[in-house]
Amino acid sequence: MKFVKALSCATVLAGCVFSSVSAADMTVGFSQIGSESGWRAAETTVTKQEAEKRGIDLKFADAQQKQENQIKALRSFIAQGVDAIFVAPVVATGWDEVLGEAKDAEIPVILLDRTVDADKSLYMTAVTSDLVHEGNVAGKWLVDTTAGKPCNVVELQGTTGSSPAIDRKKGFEEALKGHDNLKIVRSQTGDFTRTKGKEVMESFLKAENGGKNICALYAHNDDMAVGAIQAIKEAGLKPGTDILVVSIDAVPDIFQAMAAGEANATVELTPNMAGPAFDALAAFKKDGKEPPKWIQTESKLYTQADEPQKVYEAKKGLGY
Ligand code: GZL
Repeated sequence: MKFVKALSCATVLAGCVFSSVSAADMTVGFSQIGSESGWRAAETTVTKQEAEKRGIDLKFADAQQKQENQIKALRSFIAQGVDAIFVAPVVATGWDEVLGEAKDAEIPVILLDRTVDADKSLYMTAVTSDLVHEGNVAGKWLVDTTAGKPCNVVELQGTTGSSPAIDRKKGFEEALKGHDNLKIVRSQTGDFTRTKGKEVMESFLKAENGGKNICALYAHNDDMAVGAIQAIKEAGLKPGTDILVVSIDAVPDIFQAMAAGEANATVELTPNMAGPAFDALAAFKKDGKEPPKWIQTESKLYTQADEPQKVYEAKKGLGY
């Protein structure tokens, strides 16, 4: 594959003529986690749009939340001799072997959206937000909003073992340090889905005096928050006032909830991780320019003060 030659030249550095292959000749294998949330579905849509824009042949594989399916897909991409591999790793561990196989095949790997606990030499770059910062922004919002008043918090964690679940928890807890009025009384995974988010919130409400002991919910993504909001309403409580709701992703539906006063804050995660990834790949292919190991995407706080209905209208259709 012409592109592979360019890659090996790049590693040799001296005296290579880089491939004149245009993006249109490039084939990229993308191993996507699944379609567990509105954000994930948008990321898939945007990735396909970004590939289309560049004339790139995207081989798409949906892992349905299973790491073994992702590893199988990566091995198939390697066997096909793709020019590059994109992967959104469902969990952070267990990637060294297959990433080593891609490296041996001189196929660059770019991580989208989540990171792995593996040697950085095993991937070209990771395009992700600062997941710890996202949790920190959510926590700081709650600290400011409760202003010292006692507040029992329940937490819906993302997929166990995933980098967002680990880091968003870490960042949130860091923000609460020194603010003893805030106590995380229950914390459990809702696996980033609405269904599980509703189910686990129902159990929290039952366990906490029908929800009367709960002052706030922190959900690692909006989909779990939307499921939890349903559970809070079915328990006869008002989400957004009886129980504050703060989450992450900034998908359209959370703005609808905000406009209805049923959610309070969200931290935005762009679904466009693939654009910067394709650009980094093209720059490397053109002249061997190595991207930094981390290409960070922005994280912005939205609250009810940000005209949520307008934001909802603007975001709808952007791949969601
Ligand atoms: C976070 C991303 C998470 C989203 C969820 O970077 O991996 O996965 O917050 C999605 O909506 O399921």
